Amino acid sequence: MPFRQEPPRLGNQYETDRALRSYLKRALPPDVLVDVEPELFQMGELAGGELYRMQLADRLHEPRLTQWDAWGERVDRIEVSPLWRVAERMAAERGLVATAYERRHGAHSRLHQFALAYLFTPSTDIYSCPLAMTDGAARVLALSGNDLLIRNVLPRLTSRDPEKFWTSGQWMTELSGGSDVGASETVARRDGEGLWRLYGRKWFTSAAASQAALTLARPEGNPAGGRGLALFFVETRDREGRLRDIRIDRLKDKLGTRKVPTAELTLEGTPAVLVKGTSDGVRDIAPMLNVTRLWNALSAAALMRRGMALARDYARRRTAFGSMLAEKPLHADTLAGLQSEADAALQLAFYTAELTGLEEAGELDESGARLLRLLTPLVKLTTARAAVHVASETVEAFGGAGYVEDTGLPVLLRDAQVLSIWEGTTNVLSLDALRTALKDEGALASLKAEIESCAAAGRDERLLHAARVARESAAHAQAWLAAAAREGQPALEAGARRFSLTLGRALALALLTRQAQWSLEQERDVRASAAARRFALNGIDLIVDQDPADSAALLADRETFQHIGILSLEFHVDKLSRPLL
Ligand code: MFK
Repeated sequence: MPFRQEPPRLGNQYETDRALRSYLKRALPPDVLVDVEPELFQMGELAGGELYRMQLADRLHEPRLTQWDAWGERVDRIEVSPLWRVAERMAAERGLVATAYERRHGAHSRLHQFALAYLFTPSTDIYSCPLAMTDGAARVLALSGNDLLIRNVLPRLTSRDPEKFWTSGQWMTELSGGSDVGASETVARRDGEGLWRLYGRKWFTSAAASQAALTLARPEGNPAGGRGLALFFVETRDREGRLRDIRIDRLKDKLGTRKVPTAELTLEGTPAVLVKGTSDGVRDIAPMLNVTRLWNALSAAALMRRGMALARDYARRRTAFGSMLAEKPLHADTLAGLQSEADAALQLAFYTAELTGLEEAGELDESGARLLRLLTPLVKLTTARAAVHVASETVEAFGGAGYVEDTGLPVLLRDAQVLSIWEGTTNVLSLDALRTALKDEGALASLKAEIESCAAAGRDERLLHAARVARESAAHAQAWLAAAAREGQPALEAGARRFSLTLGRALALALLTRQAQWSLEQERDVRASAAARRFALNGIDLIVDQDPADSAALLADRETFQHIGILSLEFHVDKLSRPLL
């Protein structure tokens, strides 16, 4: 028989997800779990079966922009791929946004929604992007007090009827400001009838085929900066399907997320509705950012899970040097390290979803709300960084096959890379977390208390080391903050990323420890405990005393180095002889 390699296979993605099922069993009341599980089994079956097959078949399709029709009329029509058309319909029918707003299970509704989305996301090529923004827009409108939008638009964003369902974009990024949104140049002006019209260029608008968008613009005469911006709602097309004074200049040619139609737009007097006040737009859109950042964390966990499901299955189908990969100690050790990262990301994303659900149901006290504010950037940045690492290793776990497009594997790495960029880069979110921790001591105190309480739940002897690492890492981060604050702003900013990642990973370890204790007691299962123990060895406390002079020396070119003359060569060489990273 000639050699034949079986491809990796996916089973029911809910049934086989030990970490998700164990989490939900612990976090949901039994009657809620019984009620939602049939939907999760169905979604798991689709994600590992029909949808996955469609996804593989859809590989070469990309969104298409048609700017002109045959007779010279500007049309700017975007067609998404067949997989995305199915995904939009399915997302509406299965309540991927609606579930959180129907609140069938009160504060648990976010967990219900996120479990569905976690299963759906990896088989739909980042259809989570429009869903995240739609969910974020729904949240902003629900909180806006704007009766017109609440009556006419919110029901569409949260509809289960595909004919009524609208998705929403989030048009924030401009050429002048990606992270620094306050530098936006789009202007809002009232026309003769008192209607707001927007003029400007939006440089990176994801899911540009959406029927609606929330966007920022500066009412004429307002001051510069974020406070001078206002938040607007835009309905993108009129009843005939024509864009409302919006020109689609081109679609972006991106490294990944290639199914997502990301466009450059010119707003040429686009009619818009003011959502709240005529200033403080950044503050007004913040609830949307927090929802999309949470979806980002969810997507990171979901992509890691997909990579692990494929790599683990393949390890039992691929033979090399006389035995299956799964039987090779080094391959097993590598996958185990990655699996613990995936378990940790799941804990962070679902825990934050739990708190968000409590907040939306009005059941979160003040300290919980402060915790959630700090947690959201930490969870987003920690899971996104881990997703890039895990995706890179997943591809490598297949050897050369992982580098070949028609296996459907390289897309995992390309798509993971966006997670640490959009919705705030790792550094921008680290600075957000730093500002929050400095401004609100209570937020950091609540986080530390939560880490300690979850770690304390790990009473089993096998979990004591993990619990200690979680506690000590959090304490180290807190001590670093106090010391760096005494040194001043440059020291604080330079260490913000290590501070944030340490807190994020310490929390993940504490949550894993709590889950592991529960799983040992209730399920007689040692796998969560193994995940916690392994994760504790992956690098939790990342705080180091980095000398800023080293960074300056390392980045200086020869001329600058001689010109600024702040460092002697001996000093430079001496410092560089120490390990830097
Ligand atoms: C797979 C799923 C993924 C989801 C799909 C994604 C699709 C991709 C779409 C995009 O990428 S859209 C672009 C996303 N862009 C960003 O996320 C921008 C990143 N930059 C930041 O987050 C900056 O920190 C920020 C723009 C917020 C800084 O702007 P400013 O003008 O310096 O604002 P400032 O002074 O920090 O905050 C203004 C107010 O908002 C303050 O409140 P007060 O007015 O009461 O003082 C802040 O406390 C508040 N605020 C800011 N961020 C907040 C927040 N409040 C609550 N939560 C937050 N996250």
